[in-house]
Amino acid sequence: MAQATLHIEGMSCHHCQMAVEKALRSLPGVSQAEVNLEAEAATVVYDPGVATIEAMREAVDKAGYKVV
Ligand SMILES: [Cu+2]
Repeated sequence: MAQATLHIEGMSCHHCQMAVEKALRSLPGVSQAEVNLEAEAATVVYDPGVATIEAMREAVDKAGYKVV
């Protein structure tokens, strides 16, 4: 398992936080995703053989936010 921290723009409330966590957790290979709203960051635990940072970036993008 690997851990990555993504910096995410556009989250303003608890609802945004939940949307981003849900998007990340729905990806194959992602076992944990925790968003810190104040830090505008998501900490993701994932299997690097299955999930990629690029897939996470796309999932966040689709949810309406942006990985910076
Ligand atoms: Cu919001």
